[in-house]
Amino acid sequence: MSLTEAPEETAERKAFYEKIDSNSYTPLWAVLNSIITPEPKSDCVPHVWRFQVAKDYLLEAGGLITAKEAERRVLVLENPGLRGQSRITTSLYAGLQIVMPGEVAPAHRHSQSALRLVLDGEGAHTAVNGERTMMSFGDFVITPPWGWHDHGNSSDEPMIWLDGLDIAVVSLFDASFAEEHGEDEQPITRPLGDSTARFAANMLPYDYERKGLASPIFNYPYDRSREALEKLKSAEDADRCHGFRMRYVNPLDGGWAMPTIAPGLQLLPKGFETAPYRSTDATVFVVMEGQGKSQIGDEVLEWGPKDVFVAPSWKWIKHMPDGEAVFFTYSDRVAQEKLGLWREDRGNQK
Ligand code: GTQ
Repeated sequence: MSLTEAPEETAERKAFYEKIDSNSYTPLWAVLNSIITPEPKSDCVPHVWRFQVAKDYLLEAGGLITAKEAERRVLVLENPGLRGQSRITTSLYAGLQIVMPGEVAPAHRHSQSALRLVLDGEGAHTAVNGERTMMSFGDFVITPPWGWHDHGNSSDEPMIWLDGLDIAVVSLFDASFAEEHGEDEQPITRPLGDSTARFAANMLPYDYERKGLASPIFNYPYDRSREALEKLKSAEDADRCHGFRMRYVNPLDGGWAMPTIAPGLQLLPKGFETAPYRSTDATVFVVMEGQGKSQIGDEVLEWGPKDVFVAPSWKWIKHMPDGEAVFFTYSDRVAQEKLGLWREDRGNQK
């Protein structure tokens, strides 16, 4: 008997297990080693989704169903170890959404938080709680829980972005609510750039009272975040595990920008190989710039611009970019930190 091995299943014991099974009992000692493991054990596996393949499928889906009929025309990136569960990691969701010129994805709201990371096209918009934002490459846009949101594309090219949601987190707690707005597009009551002016100028409205847990900043534009990393690169040495990596924060408290999803931006200089790193937050990497390889556990994944790859919890990660590379990253680290669960391992070098 131990934490790692279940006791022998004798005929007598088996008969007992079967007898109690019909009344909804089960013996802990037969399952203990699979429910309380000495270290993280996951069905989530390392995997890469190539953008070119995804874009062809998305354009094909564009001819098959409208955004309105689909509600959201999205291809879910399903982890090969978690098929049928709409998960890219055990706790998080990723999908690639396409909005064709002239289309609207109708207004709705739900308990789940979403992030948008713009990958392809220019000039579509999303609206949240009465405000629109225009979307450009690399912009990180937040849809807070229970906020009305609809998407539209008045440009003349298809727009594709990545959706990251905390669907499995909400499912774990059976706390999902959702409703239709009724109108395709919600009424717009505030000017473009309103939340940027109020919350993203290192100021806050003088008597601002916080509503909800998500950052009130709607859109974190890529140019500004990218420029911050560039400055960091010229000012200090790269972290041996992360290169130059920054987190997107909520200006109200300096914490992560979202209550359940921890977003970041990571720059790996030309020729820089990261030192092996692991943490309990399985992480989604979206390649914004560059190409190269990453070793995750025993697997080596090759990636290029706009590809998405995933590293499971507690697998060693080592990035090997060919030239300079930039990743947008997201994970459930913020949720694990709040629950006192998050751990990292930077290897044995200091
Ligand atoms: O755009 O509101 O990928 O509700 C999945 C669920 C996107 C959205 C997704 C959603 C949305």
